[in-house]
Amino acid sequence: MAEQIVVDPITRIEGHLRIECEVDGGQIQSARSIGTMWRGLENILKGRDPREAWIIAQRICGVCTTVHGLASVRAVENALDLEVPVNAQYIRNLIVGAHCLADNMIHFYILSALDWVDIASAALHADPKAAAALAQQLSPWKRNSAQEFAEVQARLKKLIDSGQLGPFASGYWGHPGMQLEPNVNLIAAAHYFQALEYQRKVNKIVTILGSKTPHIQNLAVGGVANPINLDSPATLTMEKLYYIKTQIDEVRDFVSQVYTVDVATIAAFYPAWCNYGKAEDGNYLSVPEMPQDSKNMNYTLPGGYIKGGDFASFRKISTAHDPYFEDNVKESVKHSFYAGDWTRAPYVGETEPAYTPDGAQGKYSWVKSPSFLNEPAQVGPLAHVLAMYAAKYPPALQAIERMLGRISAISKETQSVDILTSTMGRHIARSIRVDIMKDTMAEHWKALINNISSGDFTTCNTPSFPEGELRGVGFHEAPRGMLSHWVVIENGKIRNYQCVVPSTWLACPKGTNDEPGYYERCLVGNPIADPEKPLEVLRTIHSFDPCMACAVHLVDGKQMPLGKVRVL
Ligand code: NFE
Ligand code: MG
Repeated sequence: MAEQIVVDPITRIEGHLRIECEVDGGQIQSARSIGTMWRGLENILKGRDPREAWIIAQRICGVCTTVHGLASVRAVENALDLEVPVNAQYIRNLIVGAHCLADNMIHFYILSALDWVDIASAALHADPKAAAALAQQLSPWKRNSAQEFAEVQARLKKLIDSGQLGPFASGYWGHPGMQLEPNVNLIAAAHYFQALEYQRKVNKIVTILGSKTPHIQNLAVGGVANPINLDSPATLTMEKLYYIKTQIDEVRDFVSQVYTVDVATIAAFYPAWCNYGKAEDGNYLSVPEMPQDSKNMNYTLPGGYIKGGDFASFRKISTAHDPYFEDNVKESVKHSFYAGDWTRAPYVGETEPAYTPDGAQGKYSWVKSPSFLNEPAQVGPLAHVLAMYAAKYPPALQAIERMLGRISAISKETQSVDILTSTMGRHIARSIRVDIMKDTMAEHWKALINNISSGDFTTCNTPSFPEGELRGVGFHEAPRGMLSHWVVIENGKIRNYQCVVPSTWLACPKGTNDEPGYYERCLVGNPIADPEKPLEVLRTIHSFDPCMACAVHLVDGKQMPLGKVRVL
């Protein structure tokens, strides 16, 4: 008989997502993804000066802290056709890269690794010496020592003995779905703690350039507010830029010798998860990122659309002005708690809350349902890596081959690109994207130094707003995928503002034609070993890296009624 499983809330941070699954015969038959929180940031922006939109929009989220600021200034610049000085593009790109590395490393180690890594096994059954021998076979990483592993094991034992597990409380320790050897669990646990150090290093780059993190202060419509004066210590100097380079180099080593190796090792131990969680014949949407010129015509990393999982269908989104993107994004509220039943382009979208009890009028979530060319699409690092693959972007082809080679060597089975579309594949793709991004950052750092050395110190062009109506879209390939902000400006003030966000694309309820969203779709067919401990649901949902603060962009003062609550 079919049984219902409810996981609510399902994320380790950035909560307010509820997943309901129908399980029969040990498998998920259908699923509903429900955003249980309402935000109204888009409404707060109406009537304001477009130059201040970014500083408010950036508060949508405390996790992807830079992305809404960036998408916002890009939207206003797009509306004005305003050029952005090359120095500003590179400074922004360094922030984009640093934020991507920090956010994705935190996602893998802190927000999702505990779905795969059994901390209790690492504490109780691992042998630090044997773990070090194994880790040294896999990677030259300088900190794979028996001493560091023994210290981590002692730290974990102390936590377990105290009965206060802190971040490790509520894990499904000893679950039959945990398949790593104790020594691999210990290696991963040690890297969990190290990842905290390395995300801090890379976040220093965000802080030096952006003045603070979370929520940078250096953006401006038209560029950045970082004066460059090589003689003044109060501005961006060569000393600061060279310090940034040292941080990039340290984190590059962590990515190539630790993060990618851990993802490959875990993937090799969970072959079945390289198959679960796929959306067969799904669509993938990403945008180009890391612009290299002032007009946003050339990007280092390609992006675009793949229809029905067919690489031959790939079509690039070439520039920030490409109508193929601007004309084909829509949002539907047919199944979302907003007034009406419409599917509209974001320029004419609305955010008017209208809660109805679950099921009445078919509405069941605060998340809207976006579409591209009238169909839902999967966004995220996976979509971006597949686009770079379809575009035959050489660094991506090399990074994919490197990663698949690593997994093949550990699993002793040849692996192909097909595994990327799975639950584990989303982690693999994220690490591939980080691998590419770390090198792109180093290149853009060099390009910035060269441009400054040529005597160009410009970092901002001043915007001016004509009378009448202007429309603009700003897109950004954020850590969780393709983000777009849409602004309508009238006589210098914001008339409409819509954010169409990565987690909205993924966590959405059914769309205009009642087709399921990607969380709903990718859960179907997943096994459930123990309905009381639905680890498998967590694995697939966490692989997308949900952020509900972003997805529905002020918390409702009234508490929504919740069903069975399981916190992890
Ligand atoms: Ni709040 Fe976000 C990212 C955006 S949502 S985490 O990345 O945009 O998916
Ligand atoms: Mg929105």
